This record gives sequence, structure tokens and C-alpha cells, in this order.
Amino acid sequence: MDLAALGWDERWSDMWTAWLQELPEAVKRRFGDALVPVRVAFAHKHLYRVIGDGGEWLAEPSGQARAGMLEPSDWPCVGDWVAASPRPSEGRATIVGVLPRRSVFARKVAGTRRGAQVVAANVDLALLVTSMTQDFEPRRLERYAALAYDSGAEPVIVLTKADQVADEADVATFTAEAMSAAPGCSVYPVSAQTGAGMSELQAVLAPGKTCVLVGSSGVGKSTLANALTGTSHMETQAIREGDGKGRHTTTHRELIPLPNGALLLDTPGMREVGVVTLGDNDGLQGMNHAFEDIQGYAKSCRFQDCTHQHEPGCAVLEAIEAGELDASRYRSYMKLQREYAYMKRSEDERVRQQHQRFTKQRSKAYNAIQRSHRSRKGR
Ligand SMILES: Nc1nc2c(ncn2[C@@H]2O[C@H](COP(=O)(O)OP(=O)(O)OP(=O)(O)O)[C@@H](O)[C@H]2O)c(=O)[nH]1
Ligand SMILES: [Mg+2]
Ligand SMILES: [Zn+2]
Repeated sequence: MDLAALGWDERWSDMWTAWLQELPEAVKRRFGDALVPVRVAFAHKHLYRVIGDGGEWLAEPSGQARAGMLEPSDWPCVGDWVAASPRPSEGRATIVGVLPRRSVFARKVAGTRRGAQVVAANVDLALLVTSMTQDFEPRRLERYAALAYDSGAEPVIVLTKADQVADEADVATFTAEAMSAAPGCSVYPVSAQTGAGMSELQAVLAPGKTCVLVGSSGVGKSTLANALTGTSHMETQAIREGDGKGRHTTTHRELIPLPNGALLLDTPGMREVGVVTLGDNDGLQGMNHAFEDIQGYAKSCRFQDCTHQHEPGCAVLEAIEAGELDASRYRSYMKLQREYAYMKRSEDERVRQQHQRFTKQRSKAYNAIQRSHRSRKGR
């Protein structure tokens, strides 16, 4: 596949040149001219399928590359541009390194205290999907929006299964609710079944842009992917009887080229949408962006350090009282704030422990030098 059709542009090309120069000499000697830029199109655990100019290969990181992947988020992910050395006769390639990401859509790994899982890399547009059924989840949209704003991708809301909504007026209600959950996001109500709203959605999936589908299991992400490609490439499955929950049909992440030249990334449904802090990013910016309305009220609170819980003159509480701000949105905001604060504390603790270990090691080394110094003097 042509690199430009995969999203490669001049900025990537410049990055590639600079990145190659920084490679350790040993790696340059070993792989040298054999290295090509390829994009990760499929990821399942630590097995990847990469696509580049010369073809498509199954790929794994080299031992040396693995040694440098200290955190789970250092591993390649769907959407990543990686440097690979293909072995065409075997249909395989070795991944030598991951190019720095332009955007990272990440979440907290379910069931862990911290630990980021990169859902998709180098994404331009995050399609936050929920269905206009009993599974409609405006509180989840808020979390997704916070993660998306943090990732550097632009969030867009897709409301699926419009054909299940009896009344046209109800579609407007769902749309309005989604809009207030994620102020500033465009909302697209669609039906993959009847095709309603699909052309409007297609129009935002511009050629060369990478768009990721995220949302709970069963909301219709893969059905949407199939409707957009006009294939039945992605497996889909009816949701469970009774609780309306999905079955977690999609188990891997995959980049699918659309007929118009956009790239669509289907992902497995998420059970939990935990917030994360990655590197220097404390996540608060995305959160503040996703809750601009509450931030706006907070500016008028009497106390600058108002916690919006009990203080007199709290403009946020007043807005709830006046019916301007939804109480459940407020609760969701407070809960997210606590989660971010917790992430921040555990990150600080991790850094502190790392520093302590380092200082200990250093003083051990220092003492060893002193001892050898003394014994030489004594001789
Ligand atoms: N009526 C109706 N049903 C839909 C629509 N889109 C999806 N569905 C149904 O919803 C169910 C779940 O769809 P999937 O596409 O498998 O859902 P998913 O979001 O990919 O789920 P996971 O892969 O588990 O994350 C299937 O039975 C689909 O047929 C739609 O527009 N209208
Ligand atoms: Mg799916
Ligand atoms: Zn307040």
C-alpha cells in the first residue's frame, strides 16, 4: 500500500529521517538500509500485522527493541508507525522501534491500580459511540471525551441504532443529551441498518485521516465499520438477551482502509473507561476541556479554592439548584476529579520510589569507590 494512503505525510517523513540518525550504531550496522517505515494495522497481544510500501507482514519487536519497552505503553499499538526490517520470503518482519506518537488514546487498564493501555496511536478523530437504546450512556461519553481531549485527537459523538428509536423527536432528545454531556462535540445520529445519517458521518471521515471507534460492547462499532466499508469484514454479534449488554465480539484492534481514503480503527468494547496519566500529562487538561461548562461556573465561586461541595457562594452548586446543571453530570465530574487526583498521587509515589532506589544505588557505588580508595591508600 502507498504510504500516503496509510496517513504518511511530510511531517512523518522528517521525523523518520531524524529518528534514523538517532539509532544506536549497533542497530544501524545490523539493519542499516533494510529499515522501512510501516504502520501497525492489527494488534493482538504482542503479535502485529504491519503494512508498508512493499507489502504486509506479521511482525514482532527485536530483542533489543523489547529491552527498551519498559512500560506497557512503550509497546507498539495499532496506528503506530514503526521501523521494520522485512523478510519477504518468510512473510515476516522485525520491528526495531516505534516512532514518537503524535496522539495517544489511552485508558487505565481494567483491574489495575495504574498502568496505561494505549488503545490507539496517531489518531486524528475519536468516534465516541453509544446507542440510542436502553444502553445510552451519557456519563460514559463524558469519560471518553476527557480521554479524547487528552489524547490529542478530536472527539466526535456517534449515536447508533436510530432505527430502534420509535419517534423522530426522541432522536433529538438523545442528541441534545449527548451534546450536553460533551459540550463542543459534534453529534451524529446514524443507523447502520437503514443508512440514515451515514453520509453526514462519512463526510467527517476525511481521506488520510485516522479515526478510532470506541465505546461499550454491543453499541454497534463493528456494524458501523462494515457499513462504512461496504463489507462484512468485522464480525458482529447480537447483544445478550435480557441485560442488553454486548458479548465482546471484537477481541483485537484493527485498522481498516475506507473506500474514500480514510482509515478506520475498530476496537473491542471497553468494560471500564478509567482515566490515565501518561508521562508529563496529568490528564487534567482533557478533563477541564470535557467539563468546560462546570469550569465556567466555578470561575464565579466565592472562594478560589472552592471544592464545590458545601461552600457558601458556590456557583456550581447554585447552577444545580437553578436547574442549569445536571446533578448526575456534576457527580460524574467530581468522581473523575477524584480519579485523576488518585492517579496523580500514585504517579508521584512511583517517581519518588524510583528516585529513592536511584539515590541508594548511587550511594552504594559511592561507598564502594571510597572503600577501594582507602584500601589502595592503606597499601
Ligand atoms: N437495529 C440496529 N441494530 C444494530 C445497528 N448497529 C448494530 N446493531 C446490532 O447491534 C449488535 C452489536 O453490534 P456489533 O457491531 O457487534 O457491536 P460492537 O460495538 O462491535 O461490539 P464489540 O465488538 O463487542 O465491542 C448486533 O446485533 C448488530 O446487528 C443499527 O444501526 N440498528
Ligand atoms: Mg465489534
Ligand atoms: Zn464552587
